[in-house]
Amino acid sequence: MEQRRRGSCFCLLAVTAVVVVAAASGGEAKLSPDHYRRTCPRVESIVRSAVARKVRATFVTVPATLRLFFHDCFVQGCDASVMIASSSNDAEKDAPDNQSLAGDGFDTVVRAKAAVEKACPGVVSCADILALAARDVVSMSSGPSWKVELGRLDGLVSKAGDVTGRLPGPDMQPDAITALFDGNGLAVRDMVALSGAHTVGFSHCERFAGRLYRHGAVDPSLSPSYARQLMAACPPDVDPTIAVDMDPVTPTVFDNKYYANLAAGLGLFASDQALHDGAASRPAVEGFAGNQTLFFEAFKEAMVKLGRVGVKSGGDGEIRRDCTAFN
Ligand code: HEM
Ligand SMILES: *[C@@H]1O[C@H](CO)[C@@H](O)[C@H](O)[C@H]1NC(C)=O
Ligand SMILES: CC(=O)N[C@H]1CO[C@H](CO)[C@@H](O)[C@@H]1O
Repeated sequence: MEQRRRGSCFCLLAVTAVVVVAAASGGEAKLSPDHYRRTCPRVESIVRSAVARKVRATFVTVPATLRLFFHDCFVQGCDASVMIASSSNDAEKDAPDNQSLAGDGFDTVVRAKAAVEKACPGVVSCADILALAARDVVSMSSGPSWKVELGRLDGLVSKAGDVTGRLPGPDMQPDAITALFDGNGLAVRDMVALSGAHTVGFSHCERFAGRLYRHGAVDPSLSPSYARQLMAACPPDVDPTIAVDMDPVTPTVFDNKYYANLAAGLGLFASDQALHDGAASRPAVEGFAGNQTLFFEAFKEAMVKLGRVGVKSGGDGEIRRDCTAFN
């Protein structure tokens, strides 16, 4: 009796030790651009052609895919948890903060996955496909290209409730946004560089209408002519279906105009404008506005860092067969 109890006690200790080791190695996933060199050598070109086909069909693919990657990584790490469809509507994609994620981003990953599965079934994670697709859409809209680190697993959890408080909002105070990025290992310079993603894509009127109509006055940090343009596009009785270009100058080109826009009062969100107005972020804004190469270098580096956030390995993940469902 005594013996057996001690035995089960040892057993428990052993189990605890194994769990601790697994948890520790789970945080240390080894990513490498060559991860699929032997198991799926053509993965990059297969993903790139699927993405290119989708971009030719609709430009929205570019901003939609890029933003999807950001939202995936900031909630539970870059693990394709944002892709999961839930019949009870309580997965990450169902959270209010995700409401405006364009369907074309999801579709891009689903199509690329289908093409990859034909060549190498069950080998490449949806999280890696999303990371590759995010790089490809940037380079296909005249932006930079970079080597994508690979080897992420797909996550086993996707809950709408986990989105709360993890994504930045357009009216959030600069310090709060900085803290969110810092919590994901991204410095102020990375935050400024990644915000340059707003050089492509759209925003719904409701996300910035407060700057036009709240307190009966226009936000003084908006350029008056830009404010008039926005008011014409978004009348006070805000229509939730209308969206405007976020970069009013070169909306479909991935370039550094976003930063020059900020200096001219053409930042669409208060959070964008704050990057120019804040002492900590302004040097990066000015540097990127004056030198596109400098912006591209910083953006590439920040995207690689973003891609390392909360990566799953070992027992915390799987290679999903269908990106929208757990195996
Ligand atoms: C810094 C804090 C950020 C805030 C407050 C923010 C907020 C927003 C908001 C409110 C929209 C408009 C959504 C809509 O109404 O449809 C938007 C769109 C977008 N965001 Fe951000 N964002 C931030 C950072 C980022 C980052 C880091 C990326 C990617 C690296 C990104 C990529 C995009 C893209 C590409 C769109 C356009 C989506 C489309 O056209 O479908 N954003 N963002
Ligand atoms: C722009 O930035 C790049 C990359 O850091 C640098 O090599 C180049 O000298 C800069 N150009 C100018 C005009 O400052
Ligand atoms: C693309 C997508 O699935 N968006 C969903 C985001 O969340 C809202 C609910 O908050 C859903 O209605 C959207 O369909």
